[in-house]
Amino acid sequence: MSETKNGAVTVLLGAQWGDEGKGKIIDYLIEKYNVAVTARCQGGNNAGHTVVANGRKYDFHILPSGIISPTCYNVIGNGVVVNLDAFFSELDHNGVTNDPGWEKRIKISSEAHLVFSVHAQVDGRQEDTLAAKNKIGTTNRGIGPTYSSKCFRNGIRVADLMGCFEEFSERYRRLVEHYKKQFPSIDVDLEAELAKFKAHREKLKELDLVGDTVGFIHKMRKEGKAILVEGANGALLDIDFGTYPYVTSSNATVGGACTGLGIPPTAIHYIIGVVKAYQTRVGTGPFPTELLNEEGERLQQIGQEVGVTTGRKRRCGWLDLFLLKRSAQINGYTAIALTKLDILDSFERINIAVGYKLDGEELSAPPAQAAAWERIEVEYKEFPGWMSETSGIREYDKLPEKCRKYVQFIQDFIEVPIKWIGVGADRESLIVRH
Ligand code: 2SA
Ligand code: GDP
Ligand code: MG
Repeated sequence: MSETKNGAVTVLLGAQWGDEGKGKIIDYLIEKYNVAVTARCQGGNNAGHTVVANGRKYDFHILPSGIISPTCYNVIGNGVVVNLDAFFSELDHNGVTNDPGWEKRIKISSEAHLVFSVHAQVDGRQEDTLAAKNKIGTTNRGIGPTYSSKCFRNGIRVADLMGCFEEFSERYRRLVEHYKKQFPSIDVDLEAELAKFKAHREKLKELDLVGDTVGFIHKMRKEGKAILVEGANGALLDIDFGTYPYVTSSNATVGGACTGLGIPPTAIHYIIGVVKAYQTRVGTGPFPTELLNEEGERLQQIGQEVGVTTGRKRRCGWLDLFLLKRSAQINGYTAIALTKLDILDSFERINIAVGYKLDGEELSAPPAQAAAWERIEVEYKEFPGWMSETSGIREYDKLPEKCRKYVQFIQDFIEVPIKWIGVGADRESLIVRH
């Protein structure tokens, strides 16, 4: 994102396995570039974005991070799966409902699919059916089953809830029955759930929260407003391009911005990839650079690598440029925000993965076959650590030379400019490169 062009859409994406620090960068961009609309295009309340601002820590799961800004509109697009219980409780939890007129700043797409408690139960049951090594390690929020319902075409959309309630109730009963055939132990209090959804419906109507978000974004673009699409999860968790089947159930890569919001590709001017200076992953699945040693534990502890949604410890390892290059090929990043560089301050030596071999052969792309990941051999480049604190630094040239070499190597390898560097959790801890 450089100067805001009229109606320009910027897409911000996690370039790894999520938790790269997207929330913090979004918060910075909103203020700096006068962003008028932030929009979520995929995922649901499995996401967990942390923003440290105004002297407090916010965590957003289903709400776009722009909700903090009093002037920003927030869109939950058609590609998102919406858990209304989570939506309303998150508004309260983050104090949004205390702001007068807050409801005018939020729009949920009538085409978005609803997550029901039955989906969360199915999520758990499905995981239970898998052997330990095959479990996905989902967030248990019902995200996969809701996208399955969408594709199976028995999903229920926000518009269905807003229409005839009898019809909605009928479809809901059928959905529960469908899943009960597969998992008889599923336990749903149908009448209580329907009463709850009736209350949600009244609230959504009263506050006028549901609408045509495609038209809304189009109108804002025509008015020359800056739009920021907030990717959730990360490129390596993408349903098509991630480490399948250990992925989430939506497109967390750039295409998700178009299909999940109804934005034409030609409207996208900037694509920002958020990259953590090392690698983390929550849940199971391949992680060739994982450090199952004291160094990994130190990254976890210093980086406070704990899931924002589930509280699970994140697995940690060295930065994987082989995978990052793939992520850059798919997403076409125009700039990179490199975060959490400060976490490496006390490491005497730092490694970066620069290549993969499979059965002795150099690979040009990550393996498509799940079983092949176990046989990957990683080729590393070692860097001497800079062994000094970077958190107070605000100018690139003031970073220690060894640190700049690390950053420069990443930039040269993926051939995308690193425009921002995070050296701390709060809003101010950012180096901007010109
Ligand atoms: P799901 O629940 O079906 O999307 O899980 C499938 C896989 O996707 C991973 N996943 C995530 N990975 C990183 N961060 C996520 N959000 C939370 C956070 C996670 C948390 O910000 O920390 O709190 O645990 C997220 N959401 C989904 C998940 O671990 C599975 O590997
Ligand atoms: P997201 O899902 O990509 O928004 O990231 P999360 O919020 O799940 O995890 C990132 C964590 O790192 C949060 O606790 C942030 O406050 C924190 N964070 C972000 N950028 C930096 C940084 O540059 N340095 C440090 N030390 N912490 C950061
Ligand atoms: Mg997160």
